[in-house]
Amino acid sequence: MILFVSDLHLSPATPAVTHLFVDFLAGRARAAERLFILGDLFEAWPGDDCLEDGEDLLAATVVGALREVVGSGVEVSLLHGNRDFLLGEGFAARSGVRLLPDPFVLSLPTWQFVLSHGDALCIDDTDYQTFRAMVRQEAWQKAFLARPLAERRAIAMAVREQSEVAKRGKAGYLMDVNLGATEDFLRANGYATLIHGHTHRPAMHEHIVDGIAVERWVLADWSHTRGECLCWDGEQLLRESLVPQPAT
Ligand SMILES: [Mn+2]
Repeated sequence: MILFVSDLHLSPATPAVTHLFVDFLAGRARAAERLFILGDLFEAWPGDDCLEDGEDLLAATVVGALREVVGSGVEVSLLHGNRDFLLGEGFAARSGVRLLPDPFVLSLPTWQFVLSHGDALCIDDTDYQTFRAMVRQEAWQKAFLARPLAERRAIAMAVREQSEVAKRGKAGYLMDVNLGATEDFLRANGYATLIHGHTHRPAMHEHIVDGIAVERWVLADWSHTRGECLCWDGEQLLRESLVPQPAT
């Protein structure tokens, strides 16, 4: 069994979501062989050196919970989101999570999937794509990571607020995938079933590409009242709701 989650947007401001995710890792996820996190695990990630900061309880809690589920025998892999694109080798080493390129083709004996965060397909939002092209450059990341941690945290927060404000003024289609770009993507990836997050518009879409029907599954984002995982049982994909358990 393989599980897929995305867009948890874990943040110190939303401890209930962190709790839900930690419970998921300690419970439901243990029944899986593999878990894929398809980006935006964290609302912000200033750099792996936040793991050396004893006061960053969120990073320590989540990395500890990931380490335990990996230790129990579940293979956990992660793709970067637009929020946590700075998750690096330090995070991977500490958590035991494998970092994957985006897109990642998951070839199973019985099915072929292609996994992506999904932001690269939202090409109508040219402002965002310009930003993305900049921050994904190695030179930009190196220069940014050379700044003091506190400064990076402040910048990440300011960028987040700017993007929230910008989002309010943006037309809905700008925040969804572009149909032509998606069809090109599906063609380039051998018409594999696409699983992605990012848009926070959970649905299953069917695209007809070159006469071939291709499924695109969009994962839900998590909130304090509900999380979601998608489960591949070897035959089909099923959405599962994850709800907070009352404290015992
Ligand atoms: Mn995203």
